[in-house]
Amino acid sequence: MSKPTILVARRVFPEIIDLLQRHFEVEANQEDTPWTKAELAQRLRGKAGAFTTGSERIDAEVLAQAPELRVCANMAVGFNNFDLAAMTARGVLGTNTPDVLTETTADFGFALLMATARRVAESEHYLRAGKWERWTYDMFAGTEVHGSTLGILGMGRIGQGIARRGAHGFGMNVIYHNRSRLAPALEAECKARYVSKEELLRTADHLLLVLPYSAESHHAIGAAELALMKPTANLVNIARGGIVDDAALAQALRERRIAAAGLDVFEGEPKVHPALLEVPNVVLTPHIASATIPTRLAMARLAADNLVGFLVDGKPVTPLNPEVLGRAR
Ligand code: 8YV
Repeated sequence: MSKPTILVARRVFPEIIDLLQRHFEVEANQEDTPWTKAELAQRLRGKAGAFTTGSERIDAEVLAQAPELRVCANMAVGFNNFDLAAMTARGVLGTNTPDVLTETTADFGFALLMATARRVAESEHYLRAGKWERWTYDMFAGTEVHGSTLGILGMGRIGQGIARRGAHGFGMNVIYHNRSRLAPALEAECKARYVSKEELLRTADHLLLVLPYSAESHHAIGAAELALMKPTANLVNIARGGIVDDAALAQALRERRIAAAGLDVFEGEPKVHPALLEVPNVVLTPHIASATIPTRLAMARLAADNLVGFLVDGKPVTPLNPEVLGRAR
């Protein structure tokens, strides 16, 4: 029997390509430049599966050009690049990579929190620019981390990892807001207290955004929400760019209406809102929260296992729309 053909949309680990080639005919992007939406759609023609990485838009327009497509496996836990309703309507399975990146991403949330609170990037730039001539008592004075109030918006697996680090490692008072409350045992383990979004915004010393992006969470943090935050508060976003209104945030930072921000994700990335590049009190990183080799390898392996699991054995590991399984095509 001939092997199904799949498309790998971005450059990935050679061992993952080897693994995929054992089961499939593979057409892979070998370059670091992503394909345009039109090129992706054209290359998807005749493919049974796609290995995507979280930024390739798979919607009705693309699906209409790829009638053979049966599965898109995202190498990412977030799947806002998928129009899941359109995929389900066409009987196309979507899969993501939960769990394998939770701890690494929570580590990075803390790295950005610490760098933001203690002004690591700003002071390093100052030193590198040759401006360090003397000690002063208030030079790069930051915000206390230990014992402060850690607010978490979005309390999924990554949010819980951040809560545990804050409560158990730094003695922080952890509060959170989420669509649904955690079970009491999980709340106790994370030492986290459920509050309203307004209380979260008003009381957090460090506000971590860890919620999925959707039409509902678009600009969940805009001018009105920033206005509720303490002038001494820090904001950290490791979720998705569209959750924060970047123009409103840049203005709040410029006017010191909040102390600082740490951002790993941006609306329209890899472009960054120019106003954010102008303000000193923001730490900017290029969407690297899950970027360690062991974690990225585990993510790639899980995405590949989903393709093999579904196309070869009919059993994907982490399906997003399992309702399409068993539907004849
Ligand atoms: C990915 C992410 O690196 O998993 C996610 O949702 O945001 C990151 O871990 C990114 O999507 C590219 O793969």
